[in-house]
Amino acid sequence: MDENTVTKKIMLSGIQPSGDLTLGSYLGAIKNWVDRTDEFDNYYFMADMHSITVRQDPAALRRRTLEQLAQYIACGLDPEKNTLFIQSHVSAHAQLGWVLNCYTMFGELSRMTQFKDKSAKNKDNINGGLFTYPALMAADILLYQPDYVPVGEDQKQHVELTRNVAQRFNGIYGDVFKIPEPYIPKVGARIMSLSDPTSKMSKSDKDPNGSVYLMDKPEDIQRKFKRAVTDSDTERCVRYDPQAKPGVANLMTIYSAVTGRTFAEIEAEFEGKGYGAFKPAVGDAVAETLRPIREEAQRILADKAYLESVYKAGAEKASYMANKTLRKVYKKIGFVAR
Ligand code: ATP
Ligand code: LTN
Repeated sequence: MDENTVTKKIMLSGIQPSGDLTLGSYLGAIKNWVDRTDEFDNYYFMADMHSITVRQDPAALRRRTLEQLAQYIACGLDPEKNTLFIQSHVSAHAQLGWVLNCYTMFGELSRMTQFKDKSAKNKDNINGGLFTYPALMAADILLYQPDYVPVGEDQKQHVELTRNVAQRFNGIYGDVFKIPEPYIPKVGARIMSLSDPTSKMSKSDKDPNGSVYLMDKPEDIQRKFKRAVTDSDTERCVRYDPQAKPGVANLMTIYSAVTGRTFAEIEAEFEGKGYGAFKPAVGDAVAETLRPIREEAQRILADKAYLESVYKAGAEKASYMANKTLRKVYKKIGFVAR
């Protein structure tokens, strides 16, 4: 570790391997990670322990966890500059997760919108893990003493709960945890489904036309954007108005995030052209952004030995950091040192 690494601020985040990564996961989270790589000391992981709060097929979970790692790297996360690891490889997550369960209130957990959404979607499997999930997420975060947690808008509530739990713990035992800040992108924090602009684009969406996956081929991306739901207004002009025109606003958000153009520039570009020209242009821009990522991910995925070397080194580095925090916590709460 050089001197710079020691003094850099820390960034940490994770994504569950519960489905194939989408344009939402990229624009809401991963792109932010990549853009800030050099500025921070970075920890990014595959949240496999979180994903089993919803029933998973074991072979698919294993495959998706490795695919997700290949996609992280293909998106631009250099394993030399980022600690990339699999959550279940670092046992401190489960250990601190249990401790923090005892410092997280039933009422707090009951207010989590993700719990309400997911329990509505999985009525036959509303398990304890789904409910206490934010305590494990708090452990994921607090173990690494990060300054920032880069996530999409939907995860803000969990990061806020993490701050409350950390403050509660610090209030009893002294300054054990750094209080982290959520870090949410200005454009792309909430990408909506292409087939239903009132719901979030999500990996586990049953409708494959609503989500654009990082591994989609350019022709599939084009097709999805051409079919994207726009609005039934008669105006049919490209104007940013999320209330009246949520479908168009969503496409503008996506176009802005991938091209860097402002909403005003986009409105000017498509002045008098209507949706017929706008939708394929967004499709093209997204397809071109994702093409190199897809190709690189496929290449990396074929090299199993390389992937293994990345996650092994990642687990070692992450464990070192995580165990330091865990030891401190165990001591503070009165566990006998072994
Ligand atoms: P699932 O469908 O399994 O719940 P998801 O697709 O909703 O998954 P997550 O794994 O919950 O995605 O999220 C991964 C990261 O990407 C999080 O930081 C989340 O905030 C962000 N993210 C996910 N979907 C979107 C979206 N549609 N827009 C912006 N950010 C998103
Ligand atoms: N809950 C997050 C995934 C996640 C996470 C984390 C994100 C698990 N642990 C720690 C940031 C920090 C999700 O569902 N997207």
